[in-house]
Amino acid sequence: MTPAPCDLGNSKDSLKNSIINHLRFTLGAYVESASKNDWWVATCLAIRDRVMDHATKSRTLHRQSGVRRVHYLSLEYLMGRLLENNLRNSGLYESTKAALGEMGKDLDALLDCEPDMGLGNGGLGRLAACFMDSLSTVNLPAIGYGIHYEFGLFRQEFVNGKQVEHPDAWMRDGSPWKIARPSYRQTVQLYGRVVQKFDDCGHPRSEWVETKALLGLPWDIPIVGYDSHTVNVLRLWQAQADEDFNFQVFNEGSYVEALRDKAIAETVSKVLYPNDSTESGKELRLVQQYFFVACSLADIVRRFKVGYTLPWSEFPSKAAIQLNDTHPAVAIPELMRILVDLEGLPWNEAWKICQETFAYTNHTLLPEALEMWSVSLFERVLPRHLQIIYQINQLFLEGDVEAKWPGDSEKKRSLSLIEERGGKYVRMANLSVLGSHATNGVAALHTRLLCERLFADFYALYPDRFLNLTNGITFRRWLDVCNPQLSALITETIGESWKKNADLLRNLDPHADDPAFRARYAKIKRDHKVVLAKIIEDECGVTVSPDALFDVQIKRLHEYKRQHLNLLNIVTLYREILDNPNADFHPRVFIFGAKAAPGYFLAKNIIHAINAVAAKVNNDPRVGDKLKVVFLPNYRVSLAEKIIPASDLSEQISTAGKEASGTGNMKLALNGSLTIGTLDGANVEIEEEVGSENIFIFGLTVEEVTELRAKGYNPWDYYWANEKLRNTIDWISSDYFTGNAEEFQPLRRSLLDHGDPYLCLADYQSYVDAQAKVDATYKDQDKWVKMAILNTARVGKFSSDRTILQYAEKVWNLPQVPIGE
Ligand code: RUG
Repeated sequence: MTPAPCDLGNSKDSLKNSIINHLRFTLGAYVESASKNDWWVATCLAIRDRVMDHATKSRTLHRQSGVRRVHYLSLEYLMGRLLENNLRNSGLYESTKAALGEMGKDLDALLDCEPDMGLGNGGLGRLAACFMDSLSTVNLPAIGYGIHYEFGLFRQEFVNGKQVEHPDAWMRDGSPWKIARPSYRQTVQLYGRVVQKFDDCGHPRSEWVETKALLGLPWDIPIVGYDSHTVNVLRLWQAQADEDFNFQVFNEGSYVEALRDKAIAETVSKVLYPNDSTESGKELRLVQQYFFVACSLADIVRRFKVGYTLPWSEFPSKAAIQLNDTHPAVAIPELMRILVDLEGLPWNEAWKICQETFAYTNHTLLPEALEMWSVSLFERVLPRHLQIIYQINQLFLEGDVEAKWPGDSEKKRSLSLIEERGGKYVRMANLSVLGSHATNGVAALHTRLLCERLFADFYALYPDRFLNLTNGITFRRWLDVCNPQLSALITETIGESWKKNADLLRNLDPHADDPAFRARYAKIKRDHKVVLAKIIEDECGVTVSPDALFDVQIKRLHEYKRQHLNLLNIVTLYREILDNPNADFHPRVFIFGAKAAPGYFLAKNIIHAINAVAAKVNNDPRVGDKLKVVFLPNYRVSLAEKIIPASDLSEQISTAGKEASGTGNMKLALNGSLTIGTLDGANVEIEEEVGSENIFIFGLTVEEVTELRAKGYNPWDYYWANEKLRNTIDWISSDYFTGNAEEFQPLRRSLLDHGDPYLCLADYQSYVDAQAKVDATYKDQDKWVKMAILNTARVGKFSSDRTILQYAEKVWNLPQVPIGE
């Protein structure tokens, strides 16, 4: 019997019915008495119903047409909230709002019920989320793989100005977006040992025995593209015990003991490691990496086997696998294990398949962020994989390296997959480059430095394998969703096509000269500043004027990002205001948002210092409204969505050569926030696009940094030569701000005694001068607004649709497959 089709129409009335049905039949609630959360869940489910049909259609069409698919492997996805994004992308926002309105509910109020899905640390995880949006939007067959963390990035609170971390139980009440797929559960092996056996034909085979087993349960989250019927999925693996509990122990009465294994197994997907850029060498982290990689590869192989009867040599023509940083790099020996040990392929054939399948994105040049695993740990957790890595290494060093540099042991040392100095470590970055056909950097400067510095020898060996793919952001979330007012003004002015072709934003260029357009643009900015001022009042208890210049630094707290350089300028200004109360200085609000890794002592000291300075400045009657400093707690995607449209100035002030790309810089520029920044990461390309007259560039270049270090950098030289700087540092490290002169000695010592590793002092004067230029420019509001409009108009290059189409063309060789209604 064919069931009656359910009404999944997009009209207001259909949506209304769906929401009511979910309230009644899924949640068991009455319309009259349902809670706000019930309404939010019912609305999500009504939208999910409409989306799932397209997910099934997309999957079926991709399978039937036998096209290559890309599998994006990432340990992090910083998705934020999904409801508004899904509504706007699917064109259901207005009808849903109307449907709820008729039932006396305000959609915008319901949106706030959604907890952020914060399964990432920062830029890398948010990039993965933007890429998922673009993959669906441009109709590419794709699956994202990751971990179903029970706890996302910690929730941050300030107690006496210091960061305190709390668990982020984002899905304590479940999530209406995720769907369990128990029929695709996978089993993963760990630990154990390797034995040599012989198969029926007498060929030697390695067998991994006496292992511990772990189960991976997949949860699918549909990814809705903008104005496209492609709905790809994000598949996240949850770790489960092999058996629910040990029956024998249970029968003997030791109930708690019986459940021990289950609890241990579940820790594997319990929590996201709260690092960004610095790696921790914890066993659990290696187990997490292998767990999700093994589940994902088994899933990919399963699909290849059931979908086709093709020889293994065709595997790369069906599956591309992108490694988001080295975190999933253990996928390379895992695929080798599957092909050689389980499928019996000859080594060379398997290696060719591997290299054709994998591609690797590098996201950092920071040496401390390059993952290395101690050989002894690796051997204990993944003994067979270590053997495979050794074999890959031996063949490589005796083959290509020896051929290119005969007898050169220094080259072998630098290219080896094993670091031998100071203990033995597996170098995951070298493994990733070697096991892939393509390695990309994430901005032009970063890629140049990869080729010239980090991977210089690999580049000399395999120049064709390296390419640049400058990062991007999805303009839907970072303009359409977070700034619908500006989005509407743009659409009214140049039409709607910019949402799919961001280069068309250039058509706004001439409107920068139109005073009426400028006035409307400026009003939208001011309205957002009023909203943010209210949030600041609520969260920080500080009253700020929306007419002040909102100066924003939002990103992870890290020395290389130099929040402490920003602080040096703030304290300098504070002193100037006290010394010269009548100076013509436009009122400014410095706004920070940042989490520090819980074990990163100096980063936490910097947070404390900023909060301590804020407390003094904000309560000093001599300062009044001229200067305010606020540190908004618990920075996350949904807060970024409120801050970015309200920002006037975007702080992108990393030491040149340290920030691989940055993507906050793109989001802020798109929303008309002018950049004050160094020539680092994607700032370089932002300057090229917006024009040097529409950005405030300062500081040393990469080459100058190298030169200065080669000469021997001594921060004390700058300290003694610059009285303002000296006074500023001395003031911060006095007892003035907290009553305790010891409090910020770690910061002072880092800047002076420990050599100022990120060159804050070297860039200080140039930064202060650039800030003075910002002040002067802001006073000319016509000029400022014009510059802001030109930023919005000229950053089309930074759409993640462009980035993803470049990956599809240059790395994955992937067709676009539009899905019909
Ligand atoms: O620090 C980088 C950013 O510069 C970059 O924009 C982002 C996305 O490519 O990735 C960040 N990143 C690098 N996050 N983690 C790492 C090191 O693993």
